[in-house]
Amino acid sequence: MKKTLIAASAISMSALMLTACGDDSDAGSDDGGTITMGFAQVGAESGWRTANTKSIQESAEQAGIELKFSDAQGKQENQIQAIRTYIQQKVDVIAFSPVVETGWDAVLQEAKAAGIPVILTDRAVDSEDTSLYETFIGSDFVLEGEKAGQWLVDNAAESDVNGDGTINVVQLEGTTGAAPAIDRAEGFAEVIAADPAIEVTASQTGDFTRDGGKQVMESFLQSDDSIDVVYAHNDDMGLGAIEAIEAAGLTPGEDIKLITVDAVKDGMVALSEGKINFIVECSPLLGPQLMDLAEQVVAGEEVEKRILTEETTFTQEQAVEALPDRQY
Ligand code: GZL
Ligand code: ZN
Repeated sequence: MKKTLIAASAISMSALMLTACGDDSDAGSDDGGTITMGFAQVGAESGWRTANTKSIQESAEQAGIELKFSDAQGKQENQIQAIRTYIQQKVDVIAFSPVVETGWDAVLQEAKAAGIPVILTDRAVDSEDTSLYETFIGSDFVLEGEKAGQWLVDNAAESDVNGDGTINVVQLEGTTGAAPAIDRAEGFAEVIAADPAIEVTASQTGDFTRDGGKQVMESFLQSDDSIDVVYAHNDDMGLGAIEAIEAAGLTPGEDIKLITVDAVKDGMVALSEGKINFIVECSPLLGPQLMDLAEQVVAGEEVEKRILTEETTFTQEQAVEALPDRQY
């Protein structure tokens, strides 16, 4: 008699456990398990973005998450429209990289009202109401700017290429209003303030593109023949600047030093060839963590509000070492 009682109570216990934690058929999806994610991407403006898109698409595939993906060509109104479409399609979770920091509250309120959780990736929004998104996974862009500035402070002497006692820096800014552009400028300015000989004499947006960097650098070179350093908010603008510097008959990395951010393949090759002097890494490989977060969020689990990506910096020597194993 006793044995059967124990067995019976064990069965009822496990049944209780199952119903208590909810069988997984209602885990945030109505077709028995497959999660649908709507992802609104910024565009395809840089090598970083291409690698980021690849990471998201491959990771969704590996996680068995159905991905609806849109490319906004760098326009906020297209991203907002894509998010509205995902809300209408009743996806289980929405993720996006906000092209600029401002102007998201309305559409995020709509997602919240529809009961669809939102994950911010890569770039931040300036919304005061942090209930509008579950979490933000991305780099600390201010720290990236600080790392770039610190290299220049540590290498100030050999960066005054024309020996006039001033380290004359021109800055190629990312997309106007984008978190990485705002923060990378802020972090850099904070750190170089330690050395009054370092001066940012010109600063203009190249919109994170190679062409933008080339055009802005051409105009800088036309109006200033005492440039010592270029600080570009991403490799692609730095690579554009290299084209302009070479077209002006100067040697990039020697006649003019370059500091960039991202560490994508083309940037790392230029660094290993001595055309760039220092690169601060900004990892685009957010896909795997994003998919894990999506599963947790859809299952109603608590997640960290802010998740930082791991990243480092590279000198010319370190680039030669690292290149063979780079994934992007
Ligand atoms: C940074 C990302 C930036 C890259 C650029 O996380 O938002 O956008 O640094 C990209 O290359 O265009
Ligand atoms: Zn100088």
